[in-house]
Amino acid sequence: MSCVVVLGAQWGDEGKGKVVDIYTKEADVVVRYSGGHNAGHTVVINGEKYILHLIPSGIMHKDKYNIIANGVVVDPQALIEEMEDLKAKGIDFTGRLFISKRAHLIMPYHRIFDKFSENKKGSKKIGTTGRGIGPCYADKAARVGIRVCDLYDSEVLKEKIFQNVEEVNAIASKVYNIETLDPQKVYDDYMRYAEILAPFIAETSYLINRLAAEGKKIMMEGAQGTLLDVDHGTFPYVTSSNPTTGGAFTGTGLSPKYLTNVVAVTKAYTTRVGSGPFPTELNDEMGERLRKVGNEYGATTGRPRRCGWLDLVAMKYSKMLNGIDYIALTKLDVLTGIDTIKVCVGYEYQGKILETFPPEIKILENCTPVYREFAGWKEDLSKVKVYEELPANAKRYLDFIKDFLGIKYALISVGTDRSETINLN
Ligand code: 2SA
Ligand code: GDP
Ligand code: MG
Repeated sequence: MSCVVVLGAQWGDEGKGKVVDIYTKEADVVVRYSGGHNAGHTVVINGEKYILHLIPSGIMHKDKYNIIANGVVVDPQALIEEMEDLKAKGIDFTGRLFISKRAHLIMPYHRIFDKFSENKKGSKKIGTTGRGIGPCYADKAARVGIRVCDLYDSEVLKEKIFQNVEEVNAIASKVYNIETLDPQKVYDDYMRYAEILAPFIAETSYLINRLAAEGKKIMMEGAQGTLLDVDHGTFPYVTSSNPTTGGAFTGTGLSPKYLTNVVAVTKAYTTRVGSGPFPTELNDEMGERLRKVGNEYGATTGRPRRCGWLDLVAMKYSKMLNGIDYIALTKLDVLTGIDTIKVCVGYEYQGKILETFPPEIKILENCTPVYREFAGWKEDLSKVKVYEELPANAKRYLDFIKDFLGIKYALISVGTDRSETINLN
């Protein structure tokens, strides 16, 4: 019995792509369970860089199954482009890439409403990726979404597209005065996508449970991060899905009884892209330094990421929510050369110390982090392969995090490449 969930413990971009690629060696099946092509998961193999958006990061291993499960929202055009890019790089996924019939489709009006709603919010905007993610999940919850299986019944597809497009056109033109769509063109485009994607469509809930029952090792790949979870994150500054462990089961249909371990990918500091509270954010030279050395720019949109110190209040919350067993700690190399490294162990708010992560945005925006300080190190980490060979100060920093959270490390990542990794388990 074996299902490992690999997810982001913070606000995303922790290095999930790199970690999932590494562990794919030990898995039979890699599954994306939430989010859409808002995600950008980077894998670097022998200097060659791949950025995955919808396709699981296990796809580079030629004999492994990769599943885009029901919890994912699929923009078929973006998926086809991603498939073409991979093919051009020599990756053959014939017979081993599966797309759930139950996944919801991102439609052109979702993108239009995403952008419109952001513009309307002005200074309160969420800072979405503009990919139509929120409106697509909203349609799913409102029970008017169009699913992958609808692509294969032309009558149903036509009816749903015409009904939805006519409704959104009425709102777009009469209420918002924004662009409208031609339903026939949308229908024709989606019929074309249907034909291209047909060989990959499957009832993935049955497939994944069958594979698990046969003893195959399943790895679930989270997208975004715990603090962007629509239920548990910094609402409303979140994405519209559940990147946490719970989402791995509703988002795939795999029975939770198969879960064996949760590995949380965690950056040695913190980043966030988009708006919303970020207690340990550094709006100073140190923040700039982390961005520059860590190359902290969105893997989908290219936006600069906000940077700050590691936040153990948030991490403790993340551990609790996800049932974290192991941490895959990434980007330790980015901290090399910093004289004093800080770690947040509490929030001070109105004279009190908070040790839990509050739901109120106002508290998160106005609290002051309580820091522990650690002396840094200057040694190059990129060639280190064994934990014991890390500089003493780096080990002190890592040991503090481990003891504070009561977790074990699965790996320590010291560079972008697959090979720049200290394996511990
Ligand atoms: P959305 O588009 O509705 O999901 O945006 C809502 C919030 O979720 C954040 N979000 C992300 N945060 C980190 N990384 C993401 N993927 C890309 C990356 C981001 C990029 O890998 O770098 O390229 O800009 C991601 N996707 C969504 C988003 O910033 C909003 O705060
Ligand atoms: P994901 O969304 O969690 O998969 O992360 P992203 O791919 O969006 O962002 C992580 C970035 O950090 C990518 O550019 C990775 O190549 C890079 N990265 C991953 N691990 C390390 C590491 O240990 N050190 C450095 N310097 N970069 C890393
Ligand atoms: Mg990313």
